[in-house]
Amino acid sequence: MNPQRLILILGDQLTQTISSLSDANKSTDLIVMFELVSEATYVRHHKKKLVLVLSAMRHFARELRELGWRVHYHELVAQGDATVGEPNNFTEAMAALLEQSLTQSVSQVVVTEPGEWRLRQEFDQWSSTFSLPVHIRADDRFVCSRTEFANWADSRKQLRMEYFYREMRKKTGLLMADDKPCGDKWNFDSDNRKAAKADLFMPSPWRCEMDEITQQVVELVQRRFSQHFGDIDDFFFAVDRAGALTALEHFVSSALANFGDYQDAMLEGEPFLYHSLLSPYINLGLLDPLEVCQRIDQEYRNGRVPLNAAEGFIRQIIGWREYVRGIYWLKMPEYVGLNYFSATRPLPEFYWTGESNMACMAAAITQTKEHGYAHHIQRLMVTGNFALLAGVDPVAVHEWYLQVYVDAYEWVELPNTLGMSQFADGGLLGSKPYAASGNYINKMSDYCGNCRYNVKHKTGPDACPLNALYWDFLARNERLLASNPRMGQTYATWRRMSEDKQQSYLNSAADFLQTL
Ligand code: FAD
Ligand code: DLZ
Repeated sequence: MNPQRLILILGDQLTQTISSLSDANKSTDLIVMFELVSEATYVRHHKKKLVLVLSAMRHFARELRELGWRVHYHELVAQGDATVGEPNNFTEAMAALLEQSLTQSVSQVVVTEPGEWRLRQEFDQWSSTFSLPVHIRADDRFVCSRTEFANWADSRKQLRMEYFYREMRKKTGLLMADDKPCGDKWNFDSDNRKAAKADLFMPSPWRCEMDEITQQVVELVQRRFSQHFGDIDDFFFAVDRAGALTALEHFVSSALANFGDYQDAMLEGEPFLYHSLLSPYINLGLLDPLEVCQRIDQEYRNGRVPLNAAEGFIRQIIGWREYVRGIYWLKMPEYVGLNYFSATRPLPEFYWTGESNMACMAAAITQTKEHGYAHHIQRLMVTGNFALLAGVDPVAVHEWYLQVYVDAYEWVELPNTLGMSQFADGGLLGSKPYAASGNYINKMSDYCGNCRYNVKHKTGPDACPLNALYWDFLARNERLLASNPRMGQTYATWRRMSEDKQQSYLNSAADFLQTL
């Protein structure tokens, strides 16, 4: 008889073709999955994220059993003295399991590498802790392996997503016509900056009905994690592969065609616009990123969606998503400690309540509370921009983003927050800070119309705070930014201002920051 292997599957590895299962044997190997309080609380995840992950884990375990796998599943209980005997981490959970009789003949442990550094460090200790061979396999659900990214990065003075993305287009053949990009251009972003109007036809995302498993998890989360951020009512995410595939088809038929045009737009009362809401499913492993992109490519080739939509969408996945993952593994663990602007302000309280007089902030945070979702421009140019301009400590910003979004895992969240949004890595990931005054928000949204502040006023108590904060941020960080070639014009404008005007911006910003 073959020796028994323990195959650990993590909550974001819900893929039947995951590398840890590639050579598994249904009759001898044992699949293990653990629901752990430590994973729910290392940051206090949004309640809807907990429901999504735990319900998806339970559905995946059921699917595996139906396919004939032996699965040991450790479930969190909703009632009684739930914490008694609970393992504090994966190591304790694994140790307890290895003491049980059902695992007496275990010869080795197999796991696909975790997505977060903290778990990789933990798992690296296991062969000595358990005196067993522990095989940590590469996660091949990415187009670019960690080694391939490191080689690509090694050959360049400066890392830029756009050049990496072109390599990924060539590698995958997505939107390629022989060796040329479809439409003879790699990037159609300049077509993708239309402001949306409230009278446009707006699709809604796919809504999945809760089944009994999800209802049980809702009860568990309500009982055990009631202090966590976010609303639990109206949970509509899919929790298995079939549901995620339906959500993909729904997006393709109802929203993809307009995705490009309105990618950067924001509208009051429209949290989703033409975005896909597919990140939770892709990050959990319910959808494969390449299969999603191939589906979009097919839609373009069949003439059903314009190129700017298909290209814009595919770039986010084989470009940005792969690129940020590459940066994370290249630069961790130092990356999380970077703080280029030495920003130290605590995160303002209204990030947890949404109670802000700024209509843009109130809208982005309120929908985040409700759904665990905000689209990219809201994350980058509303909540991210405000924290950048106000000089909030990047670690506090990072921990907020990791807590509040249903799609958040450190490998994807940290580079987006600390690098792209807060420029705390000093320009490793992107070439200039995404800093903007109220003018940008006004151009791309209808928020300013209902705001208590006036976006046209530059300074004073009624002026949009972003206007003064913008110049205050630039003045404060002139030494660090003025030599950036992409900031030259902005600093030239600042220097052309009279001293009085400059001072009134700085005073207005100081008055506002005092109120936080
Ligand atoms: P769509 O707009 O429909 O985009 C399609 C897909 O492209 C997404 O599903 C996602 O898989 C991918 N994608 C788009 N932009 C990015 C990006 N910058 N990085 C990686 N993938 C991208 N994304 C996460 O998946 N998890 C996070 O924790 C996360 N944190 C972020 C924090 C900040 C500060 C910022 C600025 C961005 C963050 N993003 C994160 C990226 C992006 O905002 C989300 O992927 C996107 O909003 C998810 O919604 P969607 O599925 O409707 O995306
Ligand atoms: C996010 C999450 C949560 C909330 N709970 C669990 C869990 O109980 N068990 C588990 O295996 N995984 C969980 N996850 C996903 C992990 O946090 C994720 O695998 C790591 O962060 C690595 O990306």
